[in-house]
Parts: sequence; C-alpha cells; structure tokens
Amino acid sequence: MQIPDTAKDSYSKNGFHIFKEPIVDKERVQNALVGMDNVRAGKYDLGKPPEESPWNPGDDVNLLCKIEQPQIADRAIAELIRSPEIGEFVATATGAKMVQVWWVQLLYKPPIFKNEPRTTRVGWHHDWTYWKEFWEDGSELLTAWFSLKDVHAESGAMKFVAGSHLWEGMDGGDFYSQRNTSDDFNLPPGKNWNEQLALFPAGCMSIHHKLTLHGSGENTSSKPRRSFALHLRTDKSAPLLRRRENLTKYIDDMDICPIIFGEKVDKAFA
Ligand SMILES: O=C(O)CCC(=O)C(=O)O
Repeated sequence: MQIPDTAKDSYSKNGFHIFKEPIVDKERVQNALVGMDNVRAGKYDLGKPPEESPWNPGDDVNLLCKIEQPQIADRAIAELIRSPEIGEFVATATGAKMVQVWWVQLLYKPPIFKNEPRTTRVGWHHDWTYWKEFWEDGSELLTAWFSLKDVHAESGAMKFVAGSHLWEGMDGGDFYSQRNTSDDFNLPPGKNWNEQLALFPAGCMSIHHKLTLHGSGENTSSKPRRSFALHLRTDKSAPLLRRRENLTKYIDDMDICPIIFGEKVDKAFA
C-alpha cells in the first residue's frame, strides 16, 4: 500500500487528512460490520460488555448510536482497531515513532426517520474539550475516523474546519448540539471558516488533530452511516496519572489499547 506523501503537509496545514484509498482488507471490514451489528444487539463474543455508553441495546434505533470501547466486547472490532496499516498511515502523517489506540467509539448514524430529523447531528467541537483533564498539556492526540461503508455528502459525513487546529480559544463546542452553526465560535482576526466534507469509500479513513473543529449533519441517505472513531496517542503524549482511572484507565492493557505502530517509548511507561 502506497501512503500518499502529501499526507504530512496536509495534516499539519489543515489539521486533518482524508485517505481515500482502502487501508485494510475487505474481509476485516466485513467482519467488523458483523461485529458492529452484534454489539448493537447486545451480543458480545468476548464475553464482556463495552464501557458504559450513551446508547445501549434496546434504545431507539433512530437515534445516533455511540458505544464506548466496543473492542472489549467483540473480537472482529478488536481485530480491526489493531490493524497495523492504520498505524502506518497515522505515523506517516504525523511523523510519530509510536501510535497507540487509547479509546474507541462505535458510531452508527441512522437515516432520518420518516422525514423527521432526530438528534443525529454532531455539533461543532474539538476533542481536546473532552480530553484535557486526562492528558498532559501538549500531548499529541488525534482521531482516526474509519468507515465501514462508503461515505457520501448525504450520509451525514464528517466536516472539518480547515486550519482550525492552529486557532486559539475554540473551546466550548458540544458534540451533542444540534445547531451545526459557526456562530457559536469567535474566529481569530483574519481567519475564515472553511468547512470541508470528508467523503470516501468503505475501508478508508480520515484523521484529525485534537484541536480541529469538526461535526456532522444528519443522514439524509437511505442507509446508515457506520464507522469507528479511534482515539490515538503518539510517543509525544502522557496521561495525567492522577486521572488514570478515567478515559486513560485502559492504557496499559494492550488488548484494549493496542500499540499499532512502533513500541512503547513515553514517560508514562517508564
Ligand atoms: O461521527 C461523527 O459525526 C463525529 C465523530 C467525532 O466527533 C470524532 O470522531 O471525534
């Protein structure tokens, strides 16, 4: 697999990059689709449930389904998220010596219900808002958003604001906001709100920096949008030990939080 050499420049300039060629083989993607269906149905072939989640089996199927740490519950999802190809692409774009998955979210966005929009939008936010109390300042953290199905504009695709990872003071976004408006942010002088949709085929992914503003609209297609968000760290990161019991609590468990590129090299593991 040829990794595009534009990835590094594009990621550092825009705060995101879209890999439009399939990254892992079709079989792993197909197996993960079955795994996603099983986890949504409460069937756990690894014998354990996922982490406590905003959506649980039996909840309204017309709502955005977000399930935390599904790889604890399902073997095929665990296989997908440990794909070394994902690690190689991320390392190429970031220059990292190590890439570790530290949290995973299953994201299933159903089509809008009988022309009635439900709460399936994702409001503009950056991820650091939710992570900063668990990681040392300056930690290099990013997300690989991996799609199991083709993503079209009408699927409720991810949108990124180009260059926003370089702006200061963009805290205050809200994942669950249904507003989807840039009015909630004060742009730095001279900066423009340039939204870009992340469209790509099944088996591909986008990556985004912890400070890049992103969100997504509702799914007006006839098919669900099906993806995983892999929250990643590089060797230039360290969890705050006093908060270890929270979002970083699995970080020493290599089954749940596999290193997908390089070897453990940071002070958290010293
Ligand atoms: O799936 C979405 O639309 C949003 C996901 C997200 O916020 C993330 O991966 O950081």
